[in-house]
Amino acid sequence: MSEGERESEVRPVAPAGAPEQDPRIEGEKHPIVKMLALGAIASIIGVAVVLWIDWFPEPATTGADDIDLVYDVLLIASVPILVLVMAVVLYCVYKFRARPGDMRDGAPIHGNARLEVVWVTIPFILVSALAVYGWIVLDDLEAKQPNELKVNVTARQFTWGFGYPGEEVRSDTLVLPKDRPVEFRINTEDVIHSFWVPEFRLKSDAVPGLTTKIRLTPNRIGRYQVVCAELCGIGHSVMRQLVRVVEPSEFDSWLADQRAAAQEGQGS
Ligand SMILES: [Cu+2]
Repeated sequence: MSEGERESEVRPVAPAGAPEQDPRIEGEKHPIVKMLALGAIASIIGVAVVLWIDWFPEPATTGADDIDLVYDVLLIASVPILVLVMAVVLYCVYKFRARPGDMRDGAPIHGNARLEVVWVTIPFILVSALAVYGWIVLDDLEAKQPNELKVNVTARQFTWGFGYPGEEVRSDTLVLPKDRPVEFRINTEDVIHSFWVPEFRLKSDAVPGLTTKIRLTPNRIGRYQVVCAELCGIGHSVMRQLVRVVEPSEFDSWLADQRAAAQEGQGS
C-alpha cells in the first residue's frame, strides 16, 4: 500500500479552529431563533408550574403576603435562568460531542470580551435589584411597632423555651395574642439553631453569644409548630414545639395563670 493510499483511509478533518460550514438549507431560520422560541415556551411552562406549587402553609402573620410575593418574584427570575443555562449545556453536549474515533483536542478558544461583559452585567443588575427589593421588604417588616409584646426565645439541644419579660413566666409552649406585634429576642445555650414557624414565614438563627431579633404580627388564630431550621445535632428533627395564637383576652388569662403558677413555685 502506497503512502497516498494510506492517507486516504484517514478521515479528512478540518484544521482546529477553522470555521464550520453553515449547514442550513437556504432560507432556513438560524437555530438561535428556534432555541429562543423553545426557551420562552419552557420558561412560561416552568414559571406556571412553580407559581402553582404551594411552597408554604397558609400564612398566619400580617407580613406573610409580602414575603410570599418576594418568593414568587425570585422564582419568576430564576426559572428563565435555569432554562437558559440548561439549554446551552444540553445544546453544547449534543452539538460539540466527540464523534467515535475523534481523538483531537478541542479548538483553543480564548476570551470573548463582549460575552464576558454581558454575563457579568446582567447577573449583577438582576442580583442587585432583587437584593434592594428584598431589603426594602425586610426593612418594612422589621420596623418597630407600638405596643410590642416581647418574647425571649431560648434554644438548646433539643428544645425551645419561651420567656415573657417582666412577667417571670417561662413556658414550653409559645402562646401569642392575635393582632399584637411581637418582638422575639432569640438566644441559644449551646450551638446554632434557627427559630422558624413556617406559617409566620420569618426565620432567624439563634447564634451563641448573640441576641438576634425578629418582629411579626400573628393574625390568625390557630395551632402551629416552631421548628428548628438549622441542623444542630442528633435530635434536630424532633426540635419542634407548639405555638398557639389565641384571642387577646385568652392570652391575658393564660399569662395571669402562668404568673400565679410561677409565684407559687417560687414561694414553695
Ligand atoms: Cu436546633
